[in-house]
Amino acid sequence: MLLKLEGKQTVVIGAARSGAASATLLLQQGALVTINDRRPLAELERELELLVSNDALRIVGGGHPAEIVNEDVVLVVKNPGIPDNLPPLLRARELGIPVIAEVELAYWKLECLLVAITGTNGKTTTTALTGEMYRAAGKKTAVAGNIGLPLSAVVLAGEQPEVVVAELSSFQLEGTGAFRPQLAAILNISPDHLDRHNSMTAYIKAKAKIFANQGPAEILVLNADDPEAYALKEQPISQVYLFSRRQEVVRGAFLRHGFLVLRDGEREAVLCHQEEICIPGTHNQENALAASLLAWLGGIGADVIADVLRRFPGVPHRLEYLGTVNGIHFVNDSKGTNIDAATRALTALPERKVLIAGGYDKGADFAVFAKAVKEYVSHVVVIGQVAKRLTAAFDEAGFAAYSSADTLEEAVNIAYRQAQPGEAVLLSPACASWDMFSSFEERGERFKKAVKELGG
Ligand code: UMA
Repeated sequence: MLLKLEGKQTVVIGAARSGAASATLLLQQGALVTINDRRPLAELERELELLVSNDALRIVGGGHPAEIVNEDVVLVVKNPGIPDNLPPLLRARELGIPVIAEVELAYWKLECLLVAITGTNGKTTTTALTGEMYRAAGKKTAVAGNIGLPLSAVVLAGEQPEVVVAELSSFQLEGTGAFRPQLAAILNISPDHLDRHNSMTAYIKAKAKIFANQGPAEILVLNADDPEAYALKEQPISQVYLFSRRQEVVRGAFLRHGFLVLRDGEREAVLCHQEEICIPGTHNQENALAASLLAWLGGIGADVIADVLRRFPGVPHRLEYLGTVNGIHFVNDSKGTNIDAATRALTALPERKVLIAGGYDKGADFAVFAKAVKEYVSHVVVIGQVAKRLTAAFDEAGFAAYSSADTLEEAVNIAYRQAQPGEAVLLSPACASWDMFSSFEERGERFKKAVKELGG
């Protein structure tokens, strides 16, 4: 959709990273912008200090009044953390005003190769790894989206890169309209964010928007080992490539006798042995297969891809090894914000673990997670709003080795006392951070600080 925005009224809801970038992009196009957030006006004015002097900007803080949307508004941009049912959004829908995501707004202005990656887990690592492959091949590359840098910020940065590798969440995808990446991937789908999407069907529908506008010249990469992702293979008009750790595929990426192989019909390239991949765990083999395929299909050579696989160290807050104190290893997996991610962390680390888990309650069912905990964990320290539901699931599974803590620092101290030399203290909360922290990054940084203090 190409809307002429000059002199037109627009509304941006959510004033954090994405909101500030959307508002700047709209102002750059000559639009009049009302930016709205539940936080108090004074705080917003401080945060948006680079924009406040602009006469075309109005800031409305302290809540979400429906009246900020009226008949004169031509576009509403909703940022990822904003739920769908706020009064101004309901009003916009009533009036037939388009409500889009920040990534859609950015997409309208993107002119380069767009590689878009979604999935419940592994998307940050895969996005960073794919971006590194394009970069290593000498392409001017930006890595953006859910990974932290809003897509709009890439557009605002001036001269566009040759390639954008974008991590996309379901929150971002559900607000897309024309969004059409040349290369897209769905890594896996398991229950997450059900408090926002209400059902798995709605969650999968949001993820599937990544390929909704693709045509026959474009490519969708799916995980053949993941039932929910694989089930989508008949839906796209685009060309489907698969990746699998378990079986060879005709078009895609797979393991053969432990070697990563890329294949496009007759064309084949062997990259390296799975043991050579720098990032640990079987889930990272999946991420490596997906990233390699997304790079190869974008024209990057197999030698460059293999070289990056051998040296890419991973991303912060994702199974990040922090160090050893008195024989106890500390691992920061603050990005383990759902059950599936946390379960993968439990199986990826070989040692027995004392786990720190809990946080914001997204309505997940913890029954299966409790069974995995019983198998791999010697003790759990529970934190956060979800504590009661989590411990009830442990009781149900017959796992009694848990204690609770009011703060993350207290949890680290308890976990350290409970762990034996040779064991790992793992922060992999299986929950979002929003009850106690502003983000999983802040939670991870606080964990690192607490661990550092233990080590003197
Ligand atoms: N707010 C309201 N009313 C509400 C709820 C929130 O006004 O009812 C306001 C808050 O006061 C705050 C703003 O909305 O000012 C927060 O908006 P936001 O959460 O969209 O914040 P951003 O900083 O723009 O971050 C977003 C993504 N956040 C979410 O999806 C929750 C970031 O993903 C992303 O990196 C960033 O855009 C740049 O693209 C983070 C995330 O947690 C990493 N993502 C989830 C995940 O990975 O599981 C989906």
